[in-house]
Amino acid sequence: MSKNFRRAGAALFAAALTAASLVACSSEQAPQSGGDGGGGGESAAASDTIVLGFSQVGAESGWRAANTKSIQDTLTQENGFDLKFSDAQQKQENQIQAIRSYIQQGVDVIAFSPVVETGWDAVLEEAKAANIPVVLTDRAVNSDDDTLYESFIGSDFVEEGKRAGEWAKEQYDGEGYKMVELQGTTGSAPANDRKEGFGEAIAGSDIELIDSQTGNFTRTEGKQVMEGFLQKYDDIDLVFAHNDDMGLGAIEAIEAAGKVPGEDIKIITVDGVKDGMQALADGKINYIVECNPLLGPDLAEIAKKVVAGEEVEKRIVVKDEAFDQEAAKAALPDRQY
Ligand code: GYE
Repeated sequence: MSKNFRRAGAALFAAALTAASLVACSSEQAPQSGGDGGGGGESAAASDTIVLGFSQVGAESGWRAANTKSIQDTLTQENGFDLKFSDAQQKQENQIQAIRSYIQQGVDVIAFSPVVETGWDAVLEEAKAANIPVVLTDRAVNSDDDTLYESFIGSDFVEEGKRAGEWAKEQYDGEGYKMVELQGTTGSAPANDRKEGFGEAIAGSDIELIDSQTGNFTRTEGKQVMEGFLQKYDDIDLVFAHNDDMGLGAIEAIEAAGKVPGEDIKIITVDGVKDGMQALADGKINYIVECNPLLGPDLAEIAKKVVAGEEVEKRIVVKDEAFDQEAAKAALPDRQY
């Protein structure tokens, strides 16, 4: 009953706004709830539906697809959300534009996964000036002012890199291994941090990093970069790919070059999505450090608390596991993504 009442109220409110030509309307379909799109002054008080604007990085990987699904499956009308979702196609300027549009629409909360770490202060200050709380998911921003966001939910990428590196060191130390690295998107937190963690872990070992290039977290670019490496070097022993997709691209390049992935050239990746875990179980990848993409439930909880004015934890670290080939075989049947 109260829902119908809210709907009716929202419709009236929207009609009034339209009549007064006040609506700086986005191209979204008619809102089903929450009439507080009128320029920041209105709060969620008139309705308990939370209007949340989410700016996603893109659709670059299996991880991202699982992350988007988790957010869309959790922030539903039934769970009390009106989710506005936009895909930035891995471009920072698109994310800034989306965030500005959410500010203009006067959403209750803005959440986003920043494609790169730097360059966010100006737009985050605009959100703060409009009194709209911001929650970071998945990736961090590099800013001196941590009052610009309420909370950051995501994995510890340095730790992921470290675990990958420690496993490599344990397996291959003492044998003079030559390694190449497929880096994630240049300037992104996971690329910076995984590189750092892995590097720390193998420091002083016999694993030598002979080349490192970005494959932008995609399968296509991972394959292209690996093709280049294979043409340049005929003695690669090990690939560290910052995500499964680039590792899967590398497998294609290695097979096309007549070598056996997982044997002639060993592969370590991060993520643990279905295709990656399958390749690990099939012996084509040697080790995967998981990065859990199911951030929707944590985001929903934090958004509700923030809107209710409750204290939230500034940093929520998502727990990850790691798998070798045997562990992947055992884990595959129950994987959720
Ligand atoms: O590892 C990669 C995706 O930010 C943790 O982004 C995320 C990374 C993930 O494209 O597959």
